[in-house]
Amino acid sequence: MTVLQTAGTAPLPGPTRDLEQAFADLERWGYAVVLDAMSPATVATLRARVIEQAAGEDARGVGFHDGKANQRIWMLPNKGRVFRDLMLDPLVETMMGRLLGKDFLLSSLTANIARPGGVPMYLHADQGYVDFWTPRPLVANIAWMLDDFTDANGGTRLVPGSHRDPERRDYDPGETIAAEGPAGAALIFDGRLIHGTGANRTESQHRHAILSNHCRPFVRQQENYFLGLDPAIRRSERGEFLRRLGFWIWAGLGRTNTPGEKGPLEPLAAPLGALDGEGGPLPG
Ligand SMILES: O=C(O)CCC(=O)C(=O)O
Repeated sequence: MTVLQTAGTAPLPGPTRDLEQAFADLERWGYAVVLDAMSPATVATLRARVIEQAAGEDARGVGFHDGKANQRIWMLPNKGRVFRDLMLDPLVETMMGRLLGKDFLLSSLTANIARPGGVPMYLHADQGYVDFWTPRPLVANIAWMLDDFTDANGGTRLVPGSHRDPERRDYDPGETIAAEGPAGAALIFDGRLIHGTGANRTESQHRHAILSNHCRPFVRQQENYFLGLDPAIRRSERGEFLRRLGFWIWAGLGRTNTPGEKGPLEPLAAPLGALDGEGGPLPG
């Protein structure tokens, strides 16, 4: 039985500053738009950093382009302290903690620039790799709006209520609506919700967004921070940040030695190997 409720049968949620309203919208519709999630100064700093990084990756010949117009920037934890600071914003802990439990992890941190001429992204659910329906989300996301999101400039397309569809049927672009909100707002959505970047039909508006994808602590992350995080950043970053990336044991998961290990994980300088009965090393 499909429990999807569409725009025709009840009013869809509008942007809000009230976090309790946002949680109610998430429960009912699978998404919420929270106003003033970032200050204008933070938006300006993040936006400038995204634009500069995008140009730099193109100049190096490593820019990642989704189709002709859109550009993705991956692995933002390596690409500026402003991105890492954003992940420690209390809004992340409040929203993701309630949706995914307090020990949630950052799964990926990316930017998406939807440029004029960009075509719609395929519709998907971010926890689509889980091959069964889950009664609660295993994944949840925040699209941080660095520009106004509109129907015309590629505002994320969503199927309201699709997070409550246990049949997980295929959805048609005609069933989507555009998530709209002013720069500085955050679109928060359930990992079971069907969505995708919209087509940017404007002449000249570039739609910049940062996407932070979060997961429960027993889910494999999209970005492998253990191999991919710059070691200098790992050495200097705040424990709170490293914990969010998974450099911590959770319920005995992620250990490098005994399940009783505590505190931030470090690469093992001298992993304990094969021993003879006297405690001497045996060839591996
Ligand atoms: O940029 C957007 O609007 C959404 C991107 C998206 O759907 C994704 O990264 O899964």
